[in-house]
Amino acid sequence: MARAKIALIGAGQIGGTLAHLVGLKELGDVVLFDISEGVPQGKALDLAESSPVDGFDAALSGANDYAQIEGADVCIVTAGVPRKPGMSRDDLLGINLKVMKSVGEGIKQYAPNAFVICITNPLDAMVWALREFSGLPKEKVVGMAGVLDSARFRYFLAEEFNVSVKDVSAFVLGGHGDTMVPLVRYSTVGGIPLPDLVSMGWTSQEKLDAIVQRTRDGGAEIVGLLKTGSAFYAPAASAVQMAEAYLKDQKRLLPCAAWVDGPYGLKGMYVGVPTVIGAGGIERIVDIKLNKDEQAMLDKSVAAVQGLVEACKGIDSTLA
Ligand code: A3D
Repeated sequence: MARAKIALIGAGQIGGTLAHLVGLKELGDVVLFDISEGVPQGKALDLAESSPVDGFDAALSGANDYAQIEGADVCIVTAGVPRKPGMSRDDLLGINLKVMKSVGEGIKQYAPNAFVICITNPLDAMVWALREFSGLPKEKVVGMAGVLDSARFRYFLAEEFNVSVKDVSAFVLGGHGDTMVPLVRYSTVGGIPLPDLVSMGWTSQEKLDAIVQRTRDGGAEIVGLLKTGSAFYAPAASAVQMAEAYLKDQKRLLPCAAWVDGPYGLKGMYVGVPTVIGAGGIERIVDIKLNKDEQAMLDKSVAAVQGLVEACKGIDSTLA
């Protein structure tokens, strides 16, 4: 069977890391696309030259022309600009909306059957705009945020409890931003929910609250340290997990920014929810029952995402 074709739109920090991971995991051949001339070609060649050392078979190429992504099975979009210290994700809206327009049109023309994973911020609004501009089916266009946000939550919890990250599972709902909703009740260590672990004396409520807040601020913590850009290793790993779930029809239960119409009482919008990803793209939205506090947090997050979508419509009249 022919190898899958994976187009990485944006060959910056995340794009390069994605290409490396896709190669190491032998998920398919890679086309790195960017407007910057030489950068995607240089990264592709450098990575191809690592393949004999690591022993992976994948064709890697760089492109500045959308025709090169023709027939891609998966497109992962990181094109745009990242945050600098002091900026919120929402400050990127105007610039990155224009980028989503050109990317959406490129995908529509050359890769209309692809599973598209958007990473560009502000995530929930950009994945909505990318879907609008590309016209692809809603179950085939998804945003990466929940896997990363819950990975940060899992890492902080594993550190606090001094247990393997493998035994910690965690859920984060809502928009990718300061209003994200880490779901403490549905997060577990070896199957034991976090509130029970507080009762068992493994940690205190104060420490757990601080971990939840650190998770919400996880992106800003990295931006503050790096100063020149935002996180890229963990975001790339997270998107590759989603791509692998699609390509291998794994039916993984992963939190993603998906189109939600009905579940959670929402009427047609992109927001972070638990999903099942398989060969059909987003095959199911998992509609868990929220308590009053969780619902209030989700409502706040939903309102923040809706505000950004309205701002997009104000900037680009074709979206209204
Ligand atoms: P960076 O290293 O700057 O790479 C972005 C690349 O996009 C650059 O190589 C640009 O040349 C390229 N680019 C700009 N405009 C276009 C265009 N019109 N068409 C094609 N390519 C273009 O950034 P990065 O890789 O660190 O981050 C990429 C995006 O991901 C940013 O918007 C970040 O805010 C976002 N991000 C999201 C998360 C989430 O969890 C959702 C996490 C981290 C970063």
